[in-house]
Formats: sequence, structure tokens, C-alpha cells
Amino acid sequence: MSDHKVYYNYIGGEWVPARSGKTYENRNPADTRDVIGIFPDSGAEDIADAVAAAKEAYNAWRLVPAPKRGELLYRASQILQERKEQYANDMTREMGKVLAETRGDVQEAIDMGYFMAGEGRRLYGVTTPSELPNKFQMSVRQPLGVCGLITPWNFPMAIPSWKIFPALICGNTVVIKPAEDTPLSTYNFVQALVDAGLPKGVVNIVSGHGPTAGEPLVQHPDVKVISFTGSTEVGRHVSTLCAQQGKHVSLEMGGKNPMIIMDDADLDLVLAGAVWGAFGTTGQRCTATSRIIAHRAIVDELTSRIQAEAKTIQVGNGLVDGMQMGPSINQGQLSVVEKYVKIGREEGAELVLGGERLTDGDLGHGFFHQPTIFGNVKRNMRIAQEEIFGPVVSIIPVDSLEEAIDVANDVPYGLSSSIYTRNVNNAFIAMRDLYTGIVYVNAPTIGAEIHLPFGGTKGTGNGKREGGTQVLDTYSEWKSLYVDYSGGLQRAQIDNAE
Ligand code: UN1
Repeated sequence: MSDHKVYYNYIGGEWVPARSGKTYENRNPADTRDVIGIFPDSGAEDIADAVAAAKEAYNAWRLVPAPKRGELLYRASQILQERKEQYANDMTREMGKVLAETRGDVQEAIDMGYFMAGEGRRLYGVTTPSELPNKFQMSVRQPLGVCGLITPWNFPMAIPSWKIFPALICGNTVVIKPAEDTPLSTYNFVQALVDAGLPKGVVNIVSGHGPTAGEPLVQHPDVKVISFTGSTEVGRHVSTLCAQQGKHVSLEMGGKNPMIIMDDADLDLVLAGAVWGAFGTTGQRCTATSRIIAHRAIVDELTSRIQAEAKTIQVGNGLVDGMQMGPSINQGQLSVVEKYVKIGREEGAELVLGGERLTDGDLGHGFFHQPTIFGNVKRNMRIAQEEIFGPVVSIIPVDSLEEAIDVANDVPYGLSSSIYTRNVNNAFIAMRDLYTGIVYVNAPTIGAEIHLPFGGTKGTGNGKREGGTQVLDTYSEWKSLYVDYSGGLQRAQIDNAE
């Protein structure tokens, strides 16, 4: 059909096409004339094959000592490190964000690999004293079996690594369905594991679309855990399906992350942080700064300075030197951005900067949009309440810290938040009262590190966390072990003298 590179699913240690033979084209969002490759458009039968392979592999993998499993992760991380530049290039072509950021995405996967490799030598359990003499007891982590992982396009290597590495270290096997827009980056990640000596069937990758490949994975009775990162709408659907089957599920969904700027803040610092938080990754992070809640005493100065700074952002193909902001991932996402710009105007917010698609020259072949700032935004406007996932930020004036925190918390999401202040009391009050899974002081809402728990409250999640050792709770179950070495029957909760 064409001379584009053809990719296959990886199932049971073999690279195989979709059983139906269906494929789809993966194109560069910065220039849709550029085809990245042809990928399998998989269905329920491919998912069934992958789950069967993972189930088979589980029998041996769960018995491999955890430190040995850790060595595989360590080797894979070394390979990722060696290939960092190549994989970052592939990712920029596939996903659009600029090279500095795709290098960061690969780095985040490397960090997660080394962290979880070390966990192979810990996987701590707990010993607890008994109520009875001559009795020993402890609790240990047990793997669950086959894990189904569904990952988004915005961090196409880091987010798979947050799921695959902890799943493996706990002794599970996995089937991953990467976002249809970014399969290559996840294939690259799996290739590093394969080259590190991954046993057959321990990790299987099946590409395709949500309804046709993702849903059968969620529904498959042999899949014991689902870990999903994506929109709140789809996450809620996934959660319902899992509830019907009593399946474990971890959800990471949307955000509407606030940055509070107090009147005593260092505005130079704020400027750099706000522009990076709002327009880094084209605003396509669930942690992106999408509301700037600023004290009225400084809001005018701040607005004009952010406008001047954001105006200088170089928008273009992320592979070109000097570019700072790439395209939206696809036409659908660009349309969402355009829709919210229109909504913001209709709601009476003041368009301070941007608001237009960029189509000059080669930009017309991609999904580029200007960095966009709305000023004088009211807390209840849709642009201040709903996740946009694009380069659009709303500035909301407030009169006090109390009001700022109230506005910050008054959205359906709770992933990340931040406060800029020189007053230590303000900082501690904000850390206590901002109802989000992550709070930053004098830093923007993006940039979480993998060895701390990552996740959010309310519509952002379901109480689970990725990152940190807390992530192990998604991929293991606690088993309590009691050993009675008294030589007689000791009855718990009963006076044995009776
Ligand atoms: C995401 O936006 O989906 O904290 C993940 C951050 C990155 C991860 C973002 N380390 O911004």
C-alpha cells in the first residue's frame, strides 16, 4: 500500500498483525503530510490473544524473585538512557511537543525504572505483634495477575512506565493499549524491555482505538486490574465496567489546576512559572496551569506582564531549534481549544492574548494555536470550570487568600495546585487547605517527580495514586500470614484459660 514502516502488536513474544488485518496511519500533528507508521487497528480477538499470553506468562513470572525482576527493569532503564535522543525525536514527531520536553518524558520513564528496580529489593511487608504468645504474624504483597493498562497520548512513554514498571515489579503481567495517536513511543518503550530480556508474554502491546480495543481489555474476565489515564468521561465509563465485574481499577483523569498569586509574590518568579505551567506541552498536561487566581492588588500588572511574556513564545514544529510550543495532538483537540475560546468570548471574559489558530506557511499543515490568555474571568465561567487541555489560561481576580483558596477548590477536579507568596503562613495555609493531590509553593502546577505519589481528588481520580511506593497498592494485594508455634490450639479473641 505504501512504503511507510509497518508496526505489529507484540503478543506472547511475537510481533503479529491484527487478526482482522486492519491498520491505521499515525501522522505527525505538526505536519500531517508526515506519516509516522502504519499500526494494527486491533479488536477483541487480539486483546483475547494478548490476555491469554499474559495469563500463561504469569505462572512463571510471579515466581521470579523480585530482585531479579528488578534487574530486568534496571537493564531496560539503561537501554532507554542510551536511546533517549532517538526516542525523544520519535516522540516529538509523533506527539508534537518540543524536544526538550520529549527528552523529559523519556527521562521520567528512566527515573521510574530505576526507582521500581530498587523496589525489587524492598517490596516491604509488615510484621505485627500477636495478641497471643508463641505466634508470629506478617503481611506481604501478592501480585494480582494480568493487568490491563490504557494510556494517553500526552506522556506516551512516561505514563506507560508509571504503570508497567510497578505492575512487573509486583509480579504481574500486562497488556497495554496505548493511545491511538501515540503508539510508536509506547512501542519504543516495550522494545527497550524486550531488548533487556523480557520473558515472552510478560508484557504485551496491542494498538488500536478505545471502543474497539480498549473496551474489550476492560471487559476481559481474565484481566484483574485496570489502570486508566485519560478523560474523566471515559474514566467514569471504565470505572462502571470494572465495578460490574468487581475488578480493581486505578483512574487518573482531568484537572483544572489553579495557581494562586498573592500580593506579596515575587512577580518575576511568577511570570516564568505561569508561562511554563500554562503553555508548556501546549497546555496538554493534566497538571497544566489553567487558572491563575491573582490578588486584585497586582492582577493588572501581572496580566500585562504575562501577556508580554507569552507573546514571545515561539510556536512551531518541536524538532526545530528554538521552538517552545508545539501543536495540539489532533484536529479534535484543536477544535476543543477553538470551542472554549469562543465560549470564553461569549461569557464576557476579556481576551488578553491569542485566540486564533495559526496557519501561516507550514503551520497550516499542523494543529497549531496561539497561546491564549483570558483576563477578568469569573470563577463560575465555563472556561474557569471545565478542562480545556490546550494553550488557554484564565486569570481570575480575588481579594484575599481565603477567597483565592475557595475559588481554587470550587471546581470538579483536584489534581494539582500552587501558590506564589513570600509569606510562610500563607504557604502553610494553602498546603493545608487546597484540596488537590499535589500542592506546589513558589512553583507552577506541573513537574511532579515519580517517587512521590501522583494523583488527585474529586473528578481527577478514585483515591489511587501513581508514583511513590503508594503505586504498589494498585498492583498488589495484601496477604496476612499467621504462624502459631505454640504446639497447641490458641483461640484468638477468647480467654484460653476458659
Ligand atoms: C500528565 O499531565 O498527564 O507533573 C502527567 C507533571 C509531569 C507528568 C504529567 N511529570 O507535569
